[in-house]
Amino acid sequence: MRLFIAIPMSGEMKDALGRMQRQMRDQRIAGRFTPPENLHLTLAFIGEYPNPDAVFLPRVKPFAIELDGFGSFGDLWWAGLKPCPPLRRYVLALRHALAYDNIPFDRKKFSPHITLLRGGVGVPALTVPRAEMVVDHVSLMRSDRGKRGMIYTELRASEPWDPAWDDG
Ligand code: 3AM
Repeated sequence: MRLFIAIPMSGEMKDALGRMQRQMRDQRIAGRFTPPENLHLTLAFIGEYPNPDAVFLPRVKPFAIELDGFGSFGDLWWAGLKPCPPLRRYVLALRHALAYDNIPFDRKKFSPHITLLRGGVGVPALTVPRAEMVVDHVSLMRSDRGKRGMIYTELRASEPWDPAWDDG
């Protein structure tokens, strides 16, 4: 099965991301818009791998992420995030754990983005709504090709952080 590890978006983030997609539609930008239930931030793409139980998900010490900016990779348009050192540290730790356990994953540099549109035709001008969320877990996701686009299913979430581990 095709696996990846991601942060699912909160309701508030989905609303904000939906407003960005609305702006694009209003500007007659065409393409395949990510449906609200599929909006996510990919942290590591594993790809075809038969054993999801072998994938260790480090616990997340909660931190906040905030929307900021937008951009494109070719015809894929995304919403960006304010620089977030705890997110970068978590992704490093996560990827180290995958490498240690010999789980294959895409080693391209982490470039945090939330995909809004694929196959986009046109160049949007967007106002990024103010929105943030607290990240307290990550999810191991399975990706399947459905009749009307990709279907993402959460297989497992990381265990919760224990505040007793916090210093000070
Ligand atoms: O976070 P986004 O939506 O950009 O593009 C795919 C999606 O990323 C990406 O993994 C996420 C869940 O499918 N993806 C798909 N195939 C990939 C590949 N071969 C890939 N990322 C890297 N290498």
